[in-house]
Amino acid sequence: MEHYSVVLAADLPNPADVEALVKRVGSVVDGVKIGMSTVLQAGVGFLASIRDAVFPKPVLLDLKIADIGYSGSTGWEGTNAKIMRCLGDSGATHVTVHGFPGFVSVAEAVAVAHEVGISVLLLPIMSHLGADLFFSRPLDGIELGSRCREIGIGGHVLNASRCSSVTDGIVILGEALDTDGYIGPSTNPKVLKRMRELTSRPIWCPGFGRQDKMGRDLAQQLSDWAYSLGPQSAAIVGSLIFTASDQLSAAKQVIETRDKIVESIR
Ligand code: 3DU
Repeated sequence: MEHYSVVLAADLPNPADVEALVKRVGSVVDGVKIGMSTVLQAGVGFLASIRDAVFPKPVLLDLKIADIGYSGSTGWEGTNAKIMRCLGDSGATHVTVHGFPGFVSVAEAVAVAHEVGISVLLLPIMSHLGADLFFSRPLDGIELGSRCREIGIGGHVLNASRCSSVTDGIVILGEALDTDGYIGPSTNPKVLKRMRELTSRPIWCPGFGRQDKMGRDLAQQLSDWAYSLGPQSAAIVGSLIFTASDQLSAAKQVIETRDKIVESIR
């Protein structure tokens, strides 16, 4: 992943339009995110054409996987493993996984994703209004540590003493289970800074434009994102680009704004 990447969320309702959008702006952005509604309609096979269109840039498949992990006699046998095994060689380079289902679910998702050559981005919170209601609840580090040791997953490297919320706990778990990075809310710079205290891994951030609740223009949002996270970061931008009458110009404008901010940091 490039430092301070800009990733297009190609969220148009019709897969043919998604493909046309990616072909139109794929050379300008640093990566592409494909949503679940697109693969539900077009099938996993659709991802190969997206990967070809932007190769070697990353293709994030945003499934937000949140099912069970189950360790049986043949290894990982839960639903997360079955989903991941459908994605090997699909063209997806990254997939999103929820952290709230806990240790075994995340451990299975990360282990099987790595077996099939895909990177996992773990969600410890989300960017939309009200996402903090559950994710920001207090979580005691002592409880997190003892539950990890009890289950026998991640306990040996878990930095539980730093945990004070559910979001912290999911990041600390992700670190222990070797996730490849995280999804963080660009709508909440305070949370981004906290996540950066807990991990040096890449953090990819949706929430630009329509989801902002702080009255910031795009330059201010990108500046807050870049200063909060540093180079190991990606801005995921969707509707701001694909609803524009000239999508290519809109994408170029996001990139130019990003470049000016990154230049000012150096
Ligand atoms: O708001 P936008 O149009 O820029 O799209 C944001 C995309 O990122 C969209 O696909 C949404 O499903 C995804 N996303 C979030 O917005 C927030 C999250 O916490 C995780 C993913």
